Amino acid sequence: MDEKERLLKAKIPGEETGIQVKRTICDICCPSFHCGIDAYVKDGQVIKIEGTADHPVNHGLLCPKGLANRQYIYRNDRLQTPLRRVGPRGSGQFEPISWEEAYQEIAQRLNAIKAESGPESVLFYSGYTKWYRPFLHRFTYSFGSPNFLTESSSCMTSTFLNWWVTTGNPMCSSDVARAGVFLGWAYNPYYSRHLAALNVEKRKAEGMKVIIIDPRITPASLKLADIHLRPRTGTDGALALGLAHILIREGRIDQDYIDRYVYGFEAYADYVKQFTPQRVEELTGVPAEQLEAAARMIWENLPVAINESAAPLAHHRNGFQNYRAIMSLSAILGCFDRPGGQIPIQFSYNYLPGGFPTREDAFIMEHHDRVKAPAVGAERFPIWNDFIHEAQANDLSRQIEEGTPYPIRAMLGFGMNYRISPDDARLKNNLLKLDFLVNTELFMTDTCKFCDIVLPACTSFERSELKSYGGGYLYLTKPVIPPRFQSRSDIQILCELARAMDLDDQLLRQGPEACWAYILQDLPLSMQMLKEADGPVKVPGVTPYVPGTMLERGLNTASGKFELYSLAIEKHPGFDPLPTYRPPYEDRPDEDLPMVLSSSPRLPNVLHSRLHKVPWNRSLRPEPTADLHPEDGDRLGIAQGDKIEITSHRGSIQVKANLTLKAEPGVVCFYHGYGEADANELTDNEILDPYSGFPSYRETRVSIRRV
Ligand SMILES: Nc1nc2c(c(=O)[nH]1)N[C@H]1C(S)=C(S)[C@@H](COP(=O)(O)OP(=O)(O)OC[C@H]3O[C@@H](n4cnc5c(=O)[nH]c(N)nc54)[C@H](O)[C@@H]3O)O[C@H]1N2
Ligand SMILES: Nc1nc2c(c(=O)[nH]1)N[C@H]1C(S)=C(S)[C@@H](COP(=O)(O)OP(=O)(O)OC[C@H]3O[C@@H](n4cnc5c(=O)[nH]c(N)nc54)[C@H](O)[C@@H]3O)O[C@H]1N2
Ligand SMILES: [Mo]
Repeated sequence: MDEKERLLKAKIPGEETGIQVKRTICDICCPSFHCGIDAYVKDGQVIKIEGTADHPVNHGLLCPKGLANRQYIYRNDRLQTPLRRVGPRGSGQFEPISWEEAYQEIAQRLNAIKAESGPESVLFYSGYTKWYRPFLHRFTYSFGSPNFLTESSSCMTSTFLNWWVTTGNPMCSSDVARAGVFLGWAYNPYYSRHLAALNVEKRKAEGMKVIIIDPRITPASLKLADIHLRPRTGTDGALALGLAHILIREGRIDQDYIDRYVYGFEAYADYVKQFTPQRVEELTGVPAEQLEAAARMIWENLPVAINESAAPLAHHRNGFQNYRAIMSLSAILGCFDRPGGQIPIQFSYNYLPGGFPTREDAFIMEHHDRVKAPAVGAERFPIWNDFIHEAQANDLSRQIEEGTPYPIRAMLGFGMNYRISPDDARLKNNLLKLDFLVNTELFMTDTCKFCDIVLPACTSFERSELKSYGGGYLYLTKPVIPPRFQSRSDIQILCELARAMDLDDQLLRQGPEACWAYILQDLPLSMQMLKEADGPVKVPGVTPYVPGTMLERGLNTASGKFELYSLAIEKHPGFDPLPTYRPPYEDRPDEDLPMVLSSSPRLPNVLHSRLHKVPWNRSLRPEPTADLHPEDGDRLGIAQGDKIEITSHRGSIQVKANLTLKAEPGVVCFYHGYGEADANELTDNEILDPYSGFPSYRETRVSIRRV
């Protein structure tokens, strides 16, 4: 082997090999991370990737999903051109068309539907990917529709709603660096957010106490927990109220803080009287003495930093109130907006708290006055509608079926994946009733197969994208390879479509750069500086938030305080202003469906539907597999590796059984996102949390049998 061959084989960058290292980000999981990636590029192809060593978020680390980016972007089923349906809906038959043809057809159809039925009859939908959302959101309002819908109708937005209602602000972070005790509620970052575990590990080594609350045994409970409480799935509200009961009984609350900053304490304290440790044991299965021990560990080690995970807590019909019950602990212990507690944060851009304001909201809302109709879900979920400028997507099926308050006729989708919705068959049937469906995607997904027009989008490696990061960073990424085939960036598509549609929106029509410049105009840094930088740039003058600032200024709630008793909820008859507890799955027949399906705790190797077709990731868990406790296995005659059928009142799926002592008895855990075994054929679109509209993915009544 000659020297050049040797260098090429080792993928050494340099003139001799023609290999360049270019920087980009991984866009597979949540925007809080979007880890820096060094892409080794030769002849316009990514031949290797590594984590960027000096990226402020990942410092060189990548997870199994990030490491698979090369296989992900080079999946052989990437969409290549815009497509137009030729066969019947759902037949998957398409013909390639040009971008111009696609834009013309979309423009003509959407504008015609708007003229006939009003702009509200058109939906604008975003899947999990968030980077283009401010553009799509603005587009929706410029068009005059209230119906910006996202997958977040089942995800983080429940967290935002809880914090908005209770504190008048969208979110908190847990101040692990200064905490004495960490309460990791439904917390297993090793599978869902591996970087988030690092500071807890570090602080634990320095003596911080850790309490994990999770029905299952997980890497987090094994590695981090001083105390692991295992409530039955969906009973967290009772557990939190039980902790409050003990803290109040023992006089371990911060009365001075409560007097100054908390609203509704009397009513709350009165309510929690009934949550004695014995009653909580009955409701949750957590032994009374363990609850007492946890309460003691908290008060002996204050301040407490609570971390509530959004999905597993919210994915219950009682999720919103359970979450509020947990948050309340921060208030009565005087740890909200205090060092070592939960610190309120505000978003800079695209759900990321950079520590500096931008004009993102103004950008999104500029033409909101054109919206005349209520959004989907507004009537059924009034609390959501008061706080969240998004339709509640879980009411879409109902609205299409009933046509009230108005009919829905078309959808312009970006990464729309109907199969992540509860009772997805119902949603699919309803989408098929619409007159015109467009989806913008990387791959030919099950949703694309029944659309009228499909547009090919490109990945984060092929586009330029604006990101903010905590610690005062902004990053304008650059493409490291040209867009594959004829794919385009989502925001380029939106701006071009704005032109083709003659949308009355000068800014969008000018293109992405003008929009970014608008959003960043108040910052002491220019687009040029961002363009020239080869990584995240520190925004000058950003200083860390000083805990207590928001408390002293007065919270943005009706009382100006942290509301244990919510005045925002009180306005709506039939809803409880206190974080009252309702048991999960209370009104379902037990006999035929004796087990509970919890779908799904995350798996470390996949993200929703995205990586199942990527060989490396697939190889780590090749078959759709459900976790089951050995006690249940014995009872039902199921052995390790058996094929089982899980049946709900909606349908059945067949998967492989994994018997594990880590599981919760009586509960089968199965991950959503597999094409061949779809958890959401079993879940329900009617059993929604009345406060948030969230689906009860984690409490579907099922039966199980060996096949
Ligand atoms: N049973 C059950 N169901 C669930 C959940 C659960 O726990 N249990 N979790 C819920 C939660 S929390 C969430 S967040 C949702 C997630 O639900 P989805 O948002 O539907 O998740 P994905 O499978 O990631 O689908 C997004 C689609 O976007 C495409 N995509 C990726 N990048 C881009 C891009 O840059 N541009 C465009 N245009 N498309 C792109 C992907 O190919 C993919 O098909 O699932 C929900 N569904
Ligand atoms: N690898 C990977 N990472 C992901 C995702 C992914 O699909 N794959 N999805 C991303 C998205 S969109 C989201 S929303 C997040 C979600 O991420 P997380 O919020 O971490 O959610 P889960 O992993 O579903 O659940 C975390 C833990 O909660 C426990 N749990 C389940 N039900 C309950 C309950 O009722 N009470 C309590 N106390 N605990 C419960 C589970 O056993 C699990 O160990 O993950 C993100 N990160
Ligand atoms: Mo999510």
